[in-house]
Amino acid sequence: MDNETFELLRTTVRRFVDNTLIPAENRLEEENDIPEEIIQAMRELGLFGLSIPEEYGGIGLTMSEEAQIIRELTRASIVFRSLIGTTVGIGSQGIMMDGSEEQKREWLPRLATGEAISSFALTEPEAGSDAASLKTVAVKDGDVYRISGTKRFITNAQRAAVFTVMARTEKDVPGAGGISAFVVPANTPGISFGKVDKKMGQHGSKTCDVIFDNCEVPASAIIGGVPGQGFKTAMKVLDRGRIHIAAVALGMCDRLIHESLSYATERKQFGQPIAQFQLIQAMLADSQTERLAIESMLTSVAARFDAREKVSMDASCLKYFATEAVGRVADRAVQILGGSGYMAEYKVERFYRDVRLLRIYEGTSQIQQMIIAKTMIRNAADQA
Ligand code: COS
Repeated sequence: MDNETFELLRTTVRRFVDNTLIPAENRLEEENDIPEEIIQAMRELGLFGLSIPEEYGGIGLTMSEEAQIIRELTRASIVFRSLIGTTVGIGSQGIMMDGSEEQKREWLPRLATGEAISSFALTEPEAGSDAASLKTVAVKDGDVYRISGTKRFITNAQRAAVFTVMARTEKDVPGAGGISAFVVPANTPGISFGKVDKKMGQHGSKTCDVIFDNCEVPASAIIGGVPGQGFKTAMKVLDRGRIHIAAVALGMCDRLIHESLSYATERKQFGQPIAQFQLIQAMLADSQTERLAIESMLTSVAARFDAREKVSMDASCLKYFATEAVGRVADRAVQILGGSGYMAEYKVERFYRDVRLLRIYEGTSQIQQMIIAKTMIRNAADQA
């Protein structure tokens, strides 16, 4: 995308955030749902198709460009982002990265317009961080597979038209090697949903269990057509997803710092704005420093992802740092606003709860640490 068109997109998203999304934040919280007219506006802006190549009807942004747009978008409640997040990211990237041409032609154009939403079904009641231990099975019977199992905490499940489902096809192969990724239309008989989860934050973004009961799909539903590759597909999807999540953290830092600074310059105590006090300044400075650190890491990792370098470890460093840092920024925002920071009206307590999830989904901080250290040790051994 040329610079001018990209800047136009960025400005349009910025206006949408300021004029539509931020004013709708309270309604989102009260109704515990994203208003239909906002979903329609997001479709019209092309937000569902940010990452989908132009030849399949999307906008075809690079990772670096996507990160900048997501940063803009997440100055508003990150719940709005969750609606497009699974389609822009983890729900569709398996098809994009490893899917056959036929799978791409069938799904990507509909996903790009937002007519169809995709969801990513990896986590299970007994397989969270240890994703390779998943128990959902896909049993081959001639030209079809029958999928049975329960997937947990699946974002946008009830809105989804299609799931990327990781299931064990090779029952004799334990761990990662026995897993395949399937493209499963949501209207396939045998799919049902659990009740919508009640969450600590991110109200309005819906997650629930998805239950597959002998759900029959053709063998051609395996992403890329080759069984046993599904775990690697999921890991590649998550590498990219972790860069996207860092952009979410950065957008929320922008908002929280804005709220902190506005309050600190207006609120007077001891006869002057509290921003004049050095202990408040220290908190503002720490948040600004962490924002710059996220921005710098994000710019570097996204550029190297776009240059097709292997960035798994660095995506983990980035996700780990950015999501922990936004937690600290949110905590300081509550502290700077003091009693008001604890009150719903000022919204920062809501954002504080919302960003807590960033340290958990798409790989906990502890999983990121493990990936980083394991890669360091392996690289050292390779060089020895
Ligand atoms: N890209 C491509 N391939 C990858 C990969 C990546 N980023 N990470 C691992 N693989 C491959 C490995 O190369 C290995 O392949 P070979 O057997 O051919 O060598 C295979 O996948 C298994 O890898 P590994 O042995 O590292 O798997 P582990 O079971 O030890 O677990 C972790 C790996 C813990 C990193 C993985 O399970 C994980 O990311 N867990 C968190 C899951 C998560 O983020 N859940 C969030 C739910 S989605 S919101």
